[in-house]
Amino acid sequence: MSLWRSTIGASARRGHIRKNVERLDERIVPDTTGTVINDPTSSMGTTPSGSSTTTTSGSSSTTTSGSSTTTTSGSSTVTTGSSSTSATNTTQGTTTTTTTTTGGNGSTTTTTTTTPGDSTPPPVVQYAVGADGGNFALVRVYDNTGAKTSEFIAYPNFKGGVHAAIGDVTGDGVADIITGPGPGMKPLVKVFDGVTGQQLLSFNAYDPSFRGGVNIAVADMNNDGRADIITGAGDGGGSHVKVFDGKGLFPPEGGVGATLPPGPDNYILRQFFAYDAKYLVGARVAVADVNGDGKLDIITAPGTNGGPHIRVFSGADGTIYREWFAYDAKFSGGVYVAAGDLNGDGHAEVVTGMGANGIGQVKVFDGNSGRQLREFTPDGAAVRVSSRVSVFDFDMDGDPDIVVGDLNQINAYDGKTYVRTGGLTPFDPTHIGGFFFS
Ligand SMILES: [Ca+2]
Ligand SMILES: [Ca+2]
Ligand SMILES: [Ca+2]
Ligand SMILES: [Ca+2]
Repeated sequence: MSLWRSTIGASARRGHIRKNVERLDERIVPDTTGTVINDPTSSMGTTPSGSSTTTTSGSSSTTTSGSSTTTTSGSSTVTTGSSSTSATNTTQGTTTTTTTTTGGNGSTTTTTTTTPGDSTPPPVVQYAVGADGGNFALVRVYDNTGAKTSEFIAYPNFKGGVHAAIGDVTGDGVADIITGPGPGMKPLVKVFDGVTGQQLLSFNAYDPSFRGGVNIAVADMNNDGRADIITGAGDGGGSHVKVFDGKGLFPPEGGVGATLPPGPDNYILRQFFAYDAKYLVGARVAVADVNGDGKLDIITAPGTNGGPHIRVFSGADGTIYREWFAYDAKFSGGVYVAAGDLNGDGHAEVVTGMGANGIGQVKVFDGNSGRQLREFTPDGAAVRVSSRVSVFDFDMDGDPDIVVGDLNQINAYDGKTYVRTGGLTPFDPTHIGGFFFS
């Protein structure tokens, strides 16, 4: 493409080139070094609902369920006092239980417990954030209520940053967390179980000598009910994109993680170079159905030292469906990319954010035509590291939102009106240098 060559070629000739030699002897590397910081048994995306049972010592028992059935039998007699329970106030399936305990010294303690009923949907895991370089490789997972459901160090003793994405790779219906490292270590992709938090699998997505990092997207590319792992080489690598088959990595007959496959390249559904293989600009990746044919397409953007060249690769035949420059052709700070059908017309929009040394400008394109629909600068810091972007339903109103991350702040904007609908500070206040998320 002359469009591409004119800028990428120039930037590539200016230097910043690292060699990335692909070999076919990549192997799955069992790695159990993942460290779970908090309760490893905490589940993600599940919450007690429907019914709960509270038993008080003595003969008093209270059963509370979503349909507000309350049974109180007998009265409780405790040596040091008495306890009485009354269940009240059932509103739209939510039951409030009030327990009054009278201690032996005459003091009274009242405890009120609210149990969500059937009409209160359980929180769902929405996204994962990974710390950018300069921090330990901390990953945090958040649900739609803004609650942190888990956190762990994906790459112990590594401070090059971590890319994180979620998707049900194992097939148990709960989203798992998939990570790729930032620059500075081997291209080790890891899968952490969404239920247990345990590291299930790790493999080198590219030649183990490559140190540019791995960009990650997760989606069910072949529509077999298992999320697949899409990787793009990090900065300084070739623009090599691979799609790893989730079902191949976790065969159901073997049980989750029971048998490590002999080599990740045996489970590649598809691979290609997003740009000319001689331009070592890496590839950032996103997935959505841009052309509305029901097959997920792969959208790519170059990393640092590449031009702002967006490409959409058809999921049906792998050809380039659309391509355009998202920003001034001279901008070479790298572009972050995400996609989703914001306006509900059956075609995914492509959202871009400026990388390093830019002004953080976010743009929305009609992916089907490449036409720009909107551009804006997110709320928040005056000085921007970069605008990392994602598309998902942040406020759970049924419509996907544009979600922008910069420094230590997430801002969500309604996909149709562009009005800010919410936000979150994903890391502690001392966090510096940004984060990746999806
Ligand atoms: Ca799949
Ligand atoms: Ca498609
Ligand atoms: Ca659309
Ligand atoms: Ca929404």
